[in-house]
Amino acid sequence: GHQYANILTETKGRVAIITLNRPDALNALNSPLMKDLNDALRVYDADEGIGAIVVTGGEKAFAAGADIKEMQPLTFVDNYKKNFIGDWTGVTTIRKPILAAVNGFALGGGCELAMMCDIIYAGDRAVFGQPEIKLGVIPGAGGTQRLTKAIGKSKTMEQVLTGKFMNAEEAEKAGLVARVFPAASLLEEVLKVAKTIASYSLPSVLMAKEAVNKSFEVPLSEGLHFERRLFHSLFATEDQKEGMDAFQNKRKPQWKHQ
Ligand code: CO8
Repeated sequence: GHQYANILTETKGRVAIITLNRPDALNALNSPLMKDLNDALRVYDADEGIGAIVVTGGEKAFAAGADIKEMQPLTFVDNYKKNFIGDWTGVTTIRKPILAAVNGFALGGGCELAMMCDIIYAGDRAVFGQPEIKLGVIPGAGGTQRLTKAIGKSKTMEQVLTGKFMNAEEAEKAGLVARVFPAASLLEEVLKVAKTIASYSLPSVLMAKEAVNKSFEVPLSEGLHFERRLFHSLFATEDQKEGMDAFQNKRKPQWKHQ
């Protein structure tokens, strides 16, 4: 496959694995890394052989935030003119499910990147936080918005205003993380989930993701309307007939569209 400078890519069956790979800087996120990540995600999103994508980091860090050394000299005008971070959010435009497997630190932009994914799984020694306040700034890639939606106002205010870290257990209890696994088996467990998702009919998987994400954007009545329309439309697929026929005949469905 394609070689990237800041990430590693690999596929296992219908699952793609992207590993953030700047270990010397604890996978600190910079523009070249985010470009590699977004490029690889777009390639897999378009790849008919892929049904789900796992994004992971290293043992010590998923990502310790945006690169502070690079950010320190930036000015308001630089940031504004170049729309700094504006082009880092390509993750949220990917249609296939993205599972974050977080071992170690997911801080600042690292936590924000994990929250741009669809499901977060954590190793038991993972650490989450939005410590930007300690650097004289605030979260810049969704931390104040997505964390509030994930864990509520009070817990988010505490994280964002004090910069304190949250361990994996707390993150799971708060609802930021779907499940916690022993660090050594995290990737294997997440791959199992990704394999399951990738085994289903792709149109229903894409619509399920789209419908859940809609709930973050529109009032309940609009979200329910959108869900109903998608639900109805799936009855136009061969895979709805196949899935329901297979259930009745107690056999495994043979999906036409993956
Ligand atoms: N940027 C650049 N380099 C970093 C970063 C970072 N965010 N984090 C760690 N490093 C580097 C260190 O400078 C060090 O390099 P060197 O050996 O050259 O000095 C190396 O990684 C190892 O780090 P430490 O020696 O500090 O390791 P420790 O185990 O002592 O500590 C910590 C680990 C606690 C993770 C510590 O490194 C730390 O606090 N890091 C900074 C965490 C942080 O403040 N993150 C928020 C950054 S601001 C931000 O993310 C804004 C969001 C913008 C949007 C992003 C969009 C996706």
